Order: sequence, then C-alpha cells, then structure tokens
Amino acid sequence: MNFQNLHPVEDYQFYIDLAFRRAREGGKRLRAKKLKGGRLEKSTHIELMKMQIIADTITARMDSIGKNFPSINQLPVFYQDMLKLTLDDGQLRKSLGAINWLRIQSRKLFLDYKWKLVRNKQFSRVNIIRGEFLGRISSLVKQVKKDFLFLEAARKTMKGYPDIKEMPTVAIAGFPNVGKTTLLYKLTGSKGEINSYPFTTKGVNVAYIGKKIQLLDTPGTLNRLDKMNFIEKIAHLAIKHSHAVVYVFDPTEEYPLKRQIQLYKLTKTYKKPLLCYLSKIDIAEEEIVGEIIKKFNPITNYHELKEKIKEIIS
Ligand SMILES: Nc1nc2c(ncn2[C@@H]2O[C@H](COP(=O)(O)OP(=O)(O)O)[C@@H](O)[C@H]2O)c(=O)[nH]1
Ligand SMILES: [Mg+2]
Repeated sequence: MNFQNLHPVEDYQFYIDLAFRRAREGGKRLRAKKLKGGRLEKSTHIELMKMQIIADTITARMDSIGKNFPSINQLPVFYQDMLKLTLDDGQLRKSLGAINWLRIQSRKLFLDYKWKLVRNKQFSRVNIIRGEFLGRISSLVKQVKKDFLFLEAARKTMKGYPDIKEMPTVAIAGFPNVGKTTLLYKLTGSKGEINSYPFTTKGVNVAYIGKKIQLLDTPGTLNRLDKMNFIEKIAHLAIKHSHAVVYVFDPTEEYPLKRQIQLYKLTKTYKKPLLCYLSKIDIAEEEIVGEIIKKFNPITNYHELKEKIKEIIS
C-alpha cells in the first residue's frame, strides 16, 4: 500500500469559492450566447445552469475525496492497526461519511431548487431563488468544515506510512545506531532498492531479499505502548506484523549493554521467531564481544544470518 499519492483535502471555503467561480464563468459564457425567449426564460436558464455547475462541482470534488481515501475495511490489517495507532480511525470513518453526505445533499438541494426555478413565473424571484440556493449550499459545505480539516491532517499522517506489502516479513530491531540499516543493506544488496520513509528525522526502511522476503528496518526504541511516539508505534506494528525478528546487539555500547538486553527482552515478548545479530565486531573490544556471544550466541556473519532468515521464512 502506498499513501504517498493521496491528494490534499482543502478547507471548506476553497470548495465554495471553486464552485461559485466556475458558475460565474459558466454564466458569462451563456450570456455571451444569444439565448431565445423572454427575460424570465433567459434568466431562469442561466441561473439553472449556474446552480447545476455549483452542485456538480461540489459533488465531483466530494466524490473524488471519497475515492481517494482507501476504504478502511479493505485495508491490510497492518494499515488498519496503523490507523488505530496513529489517528482517530472512528473519526476518519465519520469524516468520510460526512463528505459522502455532502455529496448527496448537494445533489438533492440542486434538484429542489431546479424545481423551484422551473415553476417560478416571476422574473423578480429568479435572483431570490438563486440567492437562497447559494446560501443553503454554502451552509451545507460549511457543516463539514471540521471534516475537511480532519481528513487533511489524516492524509498528512498517512503519507508517512511505509509502503509495506503483504508477504513474509522480517523486522530488524534494536537501538538507534546499532547498525540496523547497515545490516539491511548487507542482507538485501543494492542500496538503491531500499525505500526510505522519513517521518521525523528517522525513517522506516523497506527492502527485499529476492522477491519473497520483506525486511523492515525499524527505527527507534520501544517505550510502553501508551508512551510511544509516532515512530515507535510504527516500529511496534512492524514487529507485531512480522513473521520473524532480527535483534541487533552493538558491542561498542553506544547504548549500554544492560539497556540493549532490556530491549532484547521486550522484543522477545512479541513471541516471534527471534534471531540475534552482533554488529561492529571489527571495531569492538574483544571482552564485550565475548560476553554477548556467551550470553546470546548471536550470529556475527550476515551471510549466515541471511540463510537463517530464509530457513525460518520457508
Ligand atoms: N565498523 C563498523 N561500523 C558499523 C557496522 N555496522 C554499522 N556501522 C556504523 O554504525 C553507524 C550506525 O549504523 P546504522 O546502520 O545507520 O545504524 P541504525 O541506526 O541501527 O540503522 C554507521 O556509521 C555505520 O557505518 C559494522 O559492522 N562495523
Ligand atoms: Mg537506521
């Protein structure tokens, strides 16, 4: 799934302005033509067209917002969880519902006023009826003002979601700077094939071993669920929805070994097949390398790790 291309949702005034502007332009074009009939007929014809343009514009725009957003129930579970964790998914449903309501109401209102105009016999009433229509359609659009704002905020959040496919997936976990991204490069080869999704200053990287295994490089540490920041929530979900996890130990102790062990234990609670990898043995002190090897028997060679991953996944 890719949420990078969701179109922006504008504020309510934008849609009113757009629809009214198009109607004015349409009205001008019509007036430039030689219309048949008396002034009541001409005026009715023009105002009817303008109302239709307004209703069509609103309807089409609301339709495209509705189609632009994915339908929540049909999303892969990973993204449904992601919505729940990163925004108010109930409100998302409500706001999408409100947009659909506006689409339907605009059409209904137009039909009502079309009928009013067609039955009208007084020239002086044409502008009154038109004015009423403009007021009422503006107020309909304004009624979903908050929904436009919510949807735009939601879109911005969703834009940051990584593009994760439904396939066997392995998450790489560990503290920042322990060597997760470096390992991802090593396991998957070409640097160019890695897709990076910047959130704040950090990112989730997605890469593939061949066509069958997806690897997620999950940045950030993991706090308690209720204290997680956005990026940690993504990391949490990435691990939750993975089929296996590689935990990276860093013997240079950018983070004290004690904390690395705590995080390792936390990672274990996901109850996924868990492989340990020891990075940076080329620059670490032998003593601490020995200690980690003794306690956790980690894999130190990425070729070997790749084979183990393939074994677990197959
Ligand atoms: N010498 C050495 N440096 C490494 C190794 N793995 C990672 N690094 C370095 O450690 C730093 C952090 O690595 P990175 O992969 O970005 O860590 P991440 O934050 O866990 O993704 C980078 O400067 C890497 O070049 C390793 O095996 N040996
Ligand atoms: Mg990284």
